[in-house]
Amino acid sequence: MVNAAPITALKQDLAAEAARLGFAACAIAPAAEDPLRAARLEQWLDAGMHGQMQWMADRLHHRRSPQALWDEARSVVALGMSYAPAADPLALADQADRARISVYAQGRDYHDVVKKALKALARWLVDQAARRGLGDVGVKVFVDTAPVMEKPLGQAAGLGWQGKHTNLVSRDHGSWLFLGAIYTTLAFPPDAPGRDRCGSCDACQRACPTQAFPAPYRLDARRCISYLTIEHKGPVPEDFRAALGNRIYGCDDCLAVCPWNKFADSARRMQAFLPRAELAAPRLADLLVLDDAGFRALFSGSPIKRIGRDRFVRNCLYAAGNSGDAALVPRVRALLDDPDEAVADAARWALARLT
Ligand code: B12
Ligand code: SF4
Ligand code: SF4
Repeated sequence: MVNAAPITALKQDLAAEAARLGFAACAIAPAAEDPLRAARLEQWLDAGMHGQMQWMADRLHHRRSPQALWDEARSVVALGMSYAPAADPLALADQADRARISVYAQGRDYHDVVKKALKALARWLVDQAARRGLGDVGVKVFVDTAPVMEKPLGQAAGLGWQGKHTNLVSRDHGSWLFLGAIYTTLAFPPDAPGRDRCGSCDACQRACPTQAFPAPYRLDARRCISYLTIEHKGPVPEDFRAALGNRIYGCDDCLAVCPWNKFADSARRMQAFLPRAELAAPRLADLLVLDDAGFRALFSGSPIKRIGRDRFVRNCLYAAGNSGDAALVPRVRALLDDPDEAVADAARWALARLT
C-alpha cells in the first residue's frame, strides 16, 4: 500500500520533467475501460470507415482500453508535444505549381522525436518511483502505431477534448499537438477529463473538401485526404482526385480553421518540427522526377519516407493533373510507363486533365 503524499509529489515532478523533455502537456487518466469509447470504436469499424487500415480492426481487442492491452496498467500518462506552425497552413492552396505537405510532416518524424522523449520520461519515472520507496514500477510507451486510443485517452486525462474534427483540441495549443502515452502500474490520482468546448462552431465540418464527416465527431477515413494520400494503396478512387488539389501528403484543412488555434504559440513548438526548407513549399516539377534513391535521400528522417516512392509520386501526379500547368506535361508523360500500376494510372489521368 503506497501512501498518497509521495505519489502526489511524484505526479507533480513528473509533469515538470515532461516539460523539461519538451512536452507541452502532461496529465493522468485511469487505465480502466470506458465502455462508450470502446463501443464507438467498434461502431466505426463495423461501418467500414477504416477503409484499408485493417490493422485498426486486427487489434480491436487491445485497442478497447489500456487494461485490455496490458492488464497490470493502472494509469495512463497522456502527453502532448506541440508542432504549432508559424505560417498559415492553407497559404499554398492556390499555388498550383507547388505541392502541399501537411504541417505535421514538414519537420522531423514525430514518431522518433516523441518516442525518444517518452522513453526518457518513462526511465525517469521508474527511477524516481524506486528512489521514493514506491517499488518496482512497470511502464510501456506508445506513440501512434500501437493499439492505443491516444485521443480519447488524452481527453480522459484532461489535455483537451476531441473536437468535431475528431482530433484532440487543447485550449493552449489548439489542434497542433502530437500525442503519446505511457502506461504504468502506478495508480496515480487521475486528472479531470477535458470538457467539450466546440459549442455551436462547425468550421471544421464546413472546411472539409471531401465531406469526410458524416456527422460531427465522426470521420469516414475512406473520404479523408489524409487517408487517401498516406494510407490508401493503389489508385485513389476517381471521385476524390480533383478534391486532392495540390495536397500530396496529409491534409490540414479541418485543423487549420479551428478557432482555438489562436491560442497556439509557434514559439512553444518543439524545434525538431520546424519545417525543412525544401518541404515547406516544394515545386511539383521537382518531385515528379524522384526515383527510389532520390525519394529516400529527400525524405530520410521524415515521416513521409513510410509511404515509399510509388505512392508519393502517385500523389504528385494527381496534384499535377489538378494544376492546370501545361509545363508539367513532359514530366507526366515520362511516368506513363512506370512499372508501378498506380503511378502509370495516375499519369494517364493527369495527362488527360492537362491536355
Ligand atoms: C487511424 C488514424 C488516422 C486515420 C483515421 C483518423 C480518425 N479520425 O480516426 C487517418 C489516416 C484519416 C488519420 C488522419 C489524421 N491524423 Co491520425 N491517427 C490515427 C490513429 C493511428 C488511430 C486513431 C483512431 O483510433 N481512430 C479510430 C476512431 C474511431 O477513433 P476516434 O477518432 O477517437 O473516434 C472517436 C470519436 O469519433 C468519438 N465519437 C464517435 N461517435 C461519436 C458521437 C458523439 C456524439 C461524440 C461526442 C463522439 C463520437 O468516439 C470515438 C471513440 O472514442 C492515431 C494514433 C493513435 N494510436 O491513436 C493517429 C492520430 C489520431 N492522428 C493524428 C494526426 C495529427 C492526424 C492528421 C491531422 C494528419 C494530417 N495532417 O494529415 C489527420 C487528421 C484527420 C482527422 N480529421 O482526424 C494525431 C492526432 C493528434 C491530436 N491532437 O488529436 C494522432 C493521435 C497521432 C499522434 N500520435 O499524434 N489518422
Ligand atoms: S484532414 Fe482534410 S480531408 Fe480529412 S477530414 Fe480534415 S479537412 Fe477533411
Ligand atoms: S473548428 Fe470548431 S467545431 Fe471544429 S474542432 Fe474546432 S472548435 Fe470544434
